[in-house]
Amino acid sequence: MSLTVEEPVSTTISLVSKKAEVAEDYNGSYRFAPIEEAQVTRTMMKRYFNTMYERAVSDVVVVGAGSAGLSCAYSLASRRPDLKITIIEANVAPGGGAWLGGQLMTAMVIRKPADNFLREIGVSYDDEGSFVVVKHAALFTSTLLSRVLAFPNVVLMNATAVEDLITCSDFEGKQRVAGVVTNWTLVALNHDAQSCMDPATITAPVVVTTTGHDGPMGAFSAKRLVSMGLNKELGNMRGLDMNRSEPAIVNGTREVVPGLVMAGMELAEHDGSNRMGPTFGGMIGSGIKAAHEAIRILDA
Ligand code: 48N
Repeated sequence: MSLTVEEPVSTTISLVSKKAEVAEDYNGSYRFAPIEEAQVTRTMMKRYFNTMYERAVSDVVVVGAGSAGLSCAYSLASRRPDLKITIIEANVAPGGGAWLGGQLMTAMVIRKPADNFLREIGVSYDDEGSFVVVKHAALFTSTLLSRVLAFPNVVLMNATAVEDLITCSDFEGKQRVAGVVTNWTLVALNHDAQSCMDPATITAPVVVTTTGHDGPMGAFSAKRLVSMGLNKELGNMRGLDMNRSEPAIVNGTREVVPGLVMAGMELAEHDGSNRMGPTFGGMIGSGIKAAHEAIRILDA
């Protein structure tokens, strides 16, 4: 769908001659090509609403753009350029908890063999033997984000929350997840303060949920499975144990109910596995495993 509008005759007196030449001149004569404010607004709106329209049916929805969700999206997009991958991120800024270590310790520790992923996406690090250290967590997160967004089949909708799951019965009458219900995050967080403002939907045969354990909507799908009766109770994340937690989360990444793959720290809440604190190899491995699971489901 493309939005075409008659360009109205400009009602503002254009202050810029249409004929202005551009000049990248840093001696005081820098000149841009002319533009009208409406052009900028319309360009942004047209693209956004075309994206919403086109991605109302996606192949994979990734809920949460933290380290696990972004690692999953990268692995999926690099293996399957044919898939329409739509990332829904509640925060204005994607990246989740991977921008800084706790107590503002900025270096990021990643235990081997997850350093393989760093070489794949091109992040430099110092090798400390059994683990590697990226000099600043933001170097990892910004590089991963840029690689993910560079894929033509990946779309990111930030400041947008998944506020429910779409479910349907498969041919055996079994409940399966078949997409997500989305709303602006500020609306999703204010349903208790005002009557429900209707959401939008994105249907997809696979939803990968990586909503973490922190924040106002952490472990969203894990909690929703319990409240909708698709899971008896939350496992509740256990104490910090780096050696137990990271393999448990990577190896435990799976399709927790038909159509819903769970990864990252959200899985710790679902399964009751330990947390690992400021080390991120488990998030990378879990995201990659989630990509393999999504492809397995799609190709079944
Ligand atoms: O970074 P997070 O929170 O989650 P993960 O699983 O990608 O990475 C977890 C990691 O950062 C840790 O917690 C580290 C390893 N520490 C562990 C420990 O022991 O303390 O990213 C989740 C993203 C965030 O950006 C949220 O804003 C977003 O998911 N999100 C949502 N987006 C859309 N709809 C929702 N309902 C929603 N809920 C959360």
